[in-house]
Amino acid sequence: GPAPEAAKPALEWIEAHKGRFGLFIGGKWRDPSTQEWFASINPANAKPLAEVAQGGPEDVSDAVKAARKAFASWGKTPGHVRARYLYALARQVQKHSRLFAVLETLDNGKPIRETRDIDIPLVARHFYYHAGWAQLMEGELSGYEPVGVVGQIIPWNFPLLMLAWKIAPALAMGNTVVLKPAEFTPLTALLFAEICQNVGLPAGVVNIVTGDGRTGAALVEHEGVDKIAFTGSTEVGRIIRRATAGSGKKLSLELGGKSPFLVFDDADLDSAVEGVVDAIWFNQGQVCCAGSRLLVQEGVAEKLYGKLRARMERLRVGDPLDKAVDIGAIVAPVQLQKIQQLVQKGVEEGAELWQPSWAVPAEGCFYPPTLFTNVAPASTIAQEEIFGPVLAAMTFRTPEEAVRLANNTRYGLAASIWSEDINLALDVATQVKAGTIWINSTNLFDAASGFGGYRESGFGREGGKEGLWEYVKKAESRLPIADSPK
Ligand code: TXE
Repeated sequence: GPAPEAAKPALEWIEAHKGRFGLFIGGKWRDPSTQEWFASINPANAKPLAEVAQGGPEDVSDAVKAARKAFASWGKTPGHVRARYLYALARQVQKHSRLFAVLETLDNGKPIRETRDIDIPLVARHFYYHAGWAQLMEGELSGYEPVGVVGQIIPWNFPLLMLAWKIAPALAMGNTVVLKPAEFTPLTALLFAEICQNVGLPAGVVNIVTGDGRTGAALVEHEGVDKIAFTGSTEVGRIIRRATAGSGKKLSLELGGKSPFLVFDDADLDSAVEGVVDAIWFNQGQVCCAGSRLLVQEGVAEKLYGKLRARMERLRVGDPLDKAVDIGAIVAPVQLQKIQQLVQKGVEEGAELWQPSWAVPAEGCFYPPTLFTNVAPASTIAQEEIFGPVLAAMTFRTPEEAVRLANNTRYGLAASIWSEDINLALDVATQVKAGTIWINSTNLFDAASGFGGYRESGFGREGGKEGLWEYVKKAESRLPIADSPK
């Protein structure tokens, strides 16, 4: 396969660090106080890529102190000066885009076509976009000030993109950051720390503390943190909400989803099939807003399923570094097991399983694209986030029934509506409860539009002008003491 040659830039970068990475605190690299390291594994071949520091509570504490110290001047730095750093970071991401893309693909297992064309370009776009706001908001923010030191905890499905979603607005609004990457995918965050050094970002403005859930918990509980921004499972989101309750910390949560993909009988079915491919097989279905529930109007259901099966038969699963591959590796064995168990559950519950005739590679963490039809709306696979390449299809008769089915979920992150009748599509869009709604399209993201959910999908928005308000607060120091309300 193409792997050895394509992997070269990333493997050389790892080699240049002797295969071991410390913590990035106060602008310096250091070993963790725990003296423990863990392996980051390439899920496509189960081989360890590098050893990464397990940050302990002392390290978290030092990182928070470094961020506090840096905040004293960064928080007062004019927006147009902060903008220059954000532009420089964007340019560095572009300059090293190949290295970032290959490293991300190796660490996460997602196809190189996605990291090269989607993840990394969106990261650069996010920094450019927020550089703009750093300047433009300068005059708009009188009466507001940065929140302070922000603790940011991110997942493994879009490692560098989630870092960008968190760090760019935080820095633009004058905050300093302690970021904990996910333990499955820490490597691009460490490369990002190096580009912070390259652009001369003041020490302590960005601190990267790697580690597992214990490291995340230490950050959540630290008294010196003014805000927590979290993206991950609904379960951990709950733990964090409980842990921060009553602490005065600001909080935003971006959690799970079970987003509906609605196809009406007048939809262009061939386009809808391509939409489905993108909705549930992009990033192996490990997408919080994945269109994981296919809701089809009864009259076109069999026709759509037929077209879909034919398309699934032609998808390619395999080496993520192969440019022709559509579906790469699942991030880790534990996630693969979760997918297998939920698929088993779907079969037990009586849904009809369909998978392509070919087999996925025997080595590594792979799972075939999977379609369930005749899914009961109350069943586990219709309600639980599978976070894998598994689609659960159901039918409806009327638009009213479509809306009821779409909203029959504890989540509310996204929805996709397919119809040639724009009046119908817009009418349905107003009734579906979701943070983002796409019409005749899906999985479109841009730095300029706010992203976030309702209900158990969390609260707070990332991106757009809305996302900026998560990183400022009403100024505490405006009123003279004597005038302040008691
Ligand atoms: O998520 P976790 P996991 C969903 C998806 C997936 C499931 C489990 O359904 O199958 O979650 O994935 C850190 N305090 N999503 O277990 O544990 C952890 O180290 C503070 C949807 O990987 O939530 C990592 O950095 N932090 C989601 C981050 O939380 C803690 C994307 C996310 O990991 C912590 C990922 C604690 N107590 C999974 N425990 C999405 N919305 O996109 C763990 N962490």
